[in-house]
Amino acid sequence: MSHKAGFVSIIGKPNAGKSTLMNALVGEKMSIITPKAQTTRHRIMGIVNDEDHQIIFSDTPGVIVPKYTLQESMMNFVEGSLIDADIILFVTDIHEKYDESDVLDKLRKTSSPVAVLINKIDKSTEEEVKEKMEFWKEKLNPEAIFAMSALLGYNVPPILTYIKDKLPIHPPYYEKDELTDKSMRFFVSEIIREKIFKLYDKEIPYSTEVVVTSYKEEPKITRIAAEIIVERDSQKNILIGKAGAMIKKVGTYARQDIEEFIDGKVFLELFVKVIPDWRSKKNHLKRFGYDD
Ligand code: GDP
Ligand code: K
Ligand code: MG
Repeated sequence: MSHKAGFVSIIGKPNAGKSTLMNALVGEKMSIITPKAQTTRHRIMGIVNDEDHQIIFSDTPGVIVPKYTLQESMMNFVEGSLIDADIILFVTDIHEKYDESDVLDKLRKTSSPVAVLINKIDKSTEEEVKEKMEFWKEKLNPEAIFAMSALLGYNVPPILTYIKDKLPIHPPYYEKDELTDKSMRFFVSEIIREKIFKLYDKEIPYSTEVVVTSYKEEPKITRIAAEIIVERDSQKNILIGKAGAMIKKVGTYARQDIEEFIDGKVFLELFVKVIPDWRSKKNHLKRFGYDD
């Protein structure tokens, strides 16, 4: 009777498929997935439990060079996840270019086992898969290499088996029926943010933050209010759209997803607020939970 438990960090470049993989592994839509880079700003935990195992996944922001304060703080999450991980899953898109970088160096030096997961093989030939497996073997000499399609779920079960095999013997860290350590408010704000990423272009998604200001569960309905924070009035106008048409779309799509997520009716109110240069202001970052 030896229970195994541990922390598994999923790292890799933006859009490699980290969030898609974590959702496939956890089996719930825990982390938001969009085609745009840097959707994932927080460390998001998803937990897989069975009788003898507890796997705690953290899905990290893509590995990038910090350009402004927010990104620096995003990178701290990545660094942290390399240090406290029992297993590191390094996800790489089969078609992405990898030059020598800081991250590869850190992966070579870490004492945690590293598995390289070559993703999106549904979009490649067998030859390409073979080549990339050789490439990563030579570059990192990792403990394991898997070729997978996170999107189609191809080769995902063997990865789960590998993780269970490598987990240290440890009692559970969290209650066994707990799905995640993030609050419902957090998931609601992530769902709203996902809609913003999908509905607007260019700088808008990167200039916004979402804070759930009120969350009230009533017998027949859950009432939620959220603030969408932007940096300038011009962004506020774009977000709201002509006669409020755009913000209405965000609200409708987000409400539908939240209703599905909590399996109940939702009344969602959105407010747009301007805070100049929030990305560079540490005190605001702290409020949004970016300060570790
Ligand atoms: P992240 O930035 O690393 O978290 O990447 P995401 O999980 O958000 O995925 C980025 C994009 O790649 C999304 O459009 C996904 O649908 C897509 N994607 C992820 N995994 C696969 C895969 O196995 N095959 C294909 N064709 N697309 C994928
Ligand atoms: K992404
Ligand atoms: Mg992601």
